[in-house]
Amino acid sequence: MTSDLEQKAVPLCYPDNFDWVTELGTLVKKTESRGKLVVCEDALDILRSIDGLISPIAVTGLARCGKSYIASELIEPRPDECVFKMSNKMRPLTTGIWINTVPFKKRLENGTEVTVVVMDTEGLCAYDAHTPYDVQIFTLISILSSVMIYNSKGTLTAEDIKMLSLVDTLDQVIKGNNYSDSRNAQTKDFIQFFPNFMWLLRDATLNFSFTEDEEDDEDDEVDIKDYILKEVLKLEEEDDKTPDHTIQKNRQREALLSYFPEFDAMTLSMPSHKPKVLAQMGLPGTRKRLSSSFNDGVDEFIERCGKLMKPKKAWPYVGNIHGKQFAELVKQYVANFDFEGQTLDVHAAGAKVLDELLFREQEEAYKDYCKNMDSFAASELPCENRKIATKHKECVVEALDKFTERTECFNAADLIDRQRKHLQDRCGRVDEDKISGGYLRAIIEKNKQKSKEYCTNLARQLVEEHLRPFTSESGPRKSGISADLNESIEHVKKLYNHQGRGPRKDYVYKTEVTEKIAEIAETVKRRKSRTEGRNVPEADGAKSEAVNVESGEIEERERFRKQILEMKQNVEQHIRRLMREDVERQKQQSDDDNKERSEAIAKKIQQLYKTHHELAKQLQMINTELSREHETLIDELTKKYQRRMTMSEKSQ
Ligand SMILES: Nc1nc2c(ncn2[C@@H]2O[C@H](COP(=O)(O)OP(=O)(O)O)[C@@H](O)[C@H]2O)c(=O)[nH]1
Ligand SMILES: [Mg+2]
Repeated sequence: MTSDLEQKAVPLCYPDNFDWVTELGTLVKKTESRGKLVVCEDALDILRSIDGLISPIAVTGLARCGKSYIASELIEPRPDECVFKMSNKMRPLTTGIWINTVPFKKRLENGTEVTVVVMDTEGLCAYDAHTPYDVQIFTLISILSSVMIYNSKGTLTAEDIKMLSLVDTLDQVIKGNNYSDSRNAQTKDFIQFFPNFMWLLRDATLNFSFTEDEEDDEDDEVDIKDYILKEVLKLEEEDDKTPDHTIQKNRQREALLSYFPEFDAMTLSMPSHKPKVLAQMGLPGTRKRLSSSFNDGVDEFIERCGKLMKPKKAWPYVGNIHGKQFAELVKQYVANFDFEGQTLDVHAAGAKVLDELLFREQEEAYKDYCKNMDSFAASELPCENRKIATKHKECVVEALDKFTERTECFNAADLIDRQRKHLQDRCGRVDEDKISGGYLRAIIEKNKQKSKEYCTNLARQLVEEHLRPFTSESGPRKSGISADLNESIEHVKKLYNHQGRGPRKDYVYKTEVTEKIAEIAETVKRRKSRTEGRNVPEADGAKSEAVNVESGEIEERERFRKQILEMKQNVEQHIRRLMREDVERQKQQSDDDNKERSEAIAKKIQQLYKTHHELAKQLQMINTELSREHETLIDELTKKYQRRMTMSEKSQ
């Protein structure tokens, strides 16, 4: 990127007949014919760096209707000049979906802190038939944003609402949790994950009036939201003779009204009547030249959008997502959009993201464990196995905690549990009272090897230094070496006991020292009997040693076995506690989700009751069903958790 100051927006995804040149901060056209969308890693990096919850707000609508201008106004602190590239004359400038390079934090009305990312999108095609690109971009922002702003300009009639048919295509494009064709099943999915909706009408000069004028008798200003509900989205009566296109229009209106949990609308007046001022909108310092009613309207619009904001949730798991998950979702959604078939399996993409991210966190925690164990091994090996086991326990608990901390934002207790088990096994698998696998097993093996090398060197060195001199004719001469063989054997034994390290200490003593002692003692005895002509008693140190040494080894092994058992119990206990916390957290999150969604739908039902009675009733049913599903989910979660607890207790 050139610099943060210069580069205020980057494409999140763009058609693949362009190249994103980071250094220039522009898209460079390669070929004329437009290809499918690809993601831009620079933008994904920005999203990945967002630690907390995320609330993306997207602006869509026809080209050259002031989308980029208003998208920029949503950024905090309010930029002095337009952050997104603006269209001039007849040439729309936004290609694909763009985001601001500096997402900002915002506290929502309920106190939740989110990071807001503004998405400016390429204009939808102005013709009746929607291009596959329109469908793809519109689908992407429908599932990626938590507030969608539909920006239109001028008059508002049912015929103008081209976007309606795009909303209606979503149930064919998006394959959600329910693969059924039923509209209700789709609505149930959509309403849980879809953004809130804001219809923004620019240059609104018309005085809206209702066709049946009971409501505006006194020339009251008509609220655009009421007007849209009562007039634009009014459902026409249907009977046997109703033409297909009317039925289709009704379905489109229903889709718009039921998929988005909250619905709001407002108007903005003309910013200025001077073409020159209009043309310069978005340049530094030009805001003050716009009409105060327009500027006030923009302020109100920003405030109302703030009320619609909510943390982004991802299919198929309930719960809010963080920047890192969001970035992966963008990647998967863009890559998995079937351009030919015009479909997107959000369930599969979402599950894949979750699996991959959980695996990645597990891998990170495992790498940390290995690093800690390696640095311990580098400084401590060879050592007693018990010391390794103690260190292992400390490191495995740390890795499990780290994994838990980093997966707190994933609302899938059983998937987390599976990865945690995997992590535990990869660090050190304990079967019964034995370390049967994992990195710990490798460290134990390494320790054995190191212990053997170290003790062999030590033994050889001690024998060379203290005992070998007895085999020469003149006996020990070096200072500090006792003239008596038995005394020297005792001394070697003491030194070896003191300096020898690790699990092969006793084995090496037996193979290297005991045998050498016997050999040396024999040589000394033979030489003495030759020179003194009588029987010399055998050096004591030789055989009794092996027995003592062996019994020490057995004790050590027993202590180690007990330690492994205790360690296994402790780690399992720790895991049970973490798992309980995961489940509690998920239950809490699901409760919050259920409450939030229920309230949003209830508000919508109230809003629709007068104008769309049947639809309101259907939404009521959907809401009840979703609450029931929530109860089932909590039940299943509790059962799964109890089963896992019993299994874990039994295994001890
Ligand atoms: N009439 C009018 N023009 C606007 C408004 N907002 C922006 N413009 C101008 O319309 C042109 C296109 O704006 P832009 O934001 O790039 O539109 P986009 O193509 O929808 O993103 C620019 O010349 C703006 O100065 C508005 O509310 N009313
Ligand atoms: Mg634009």
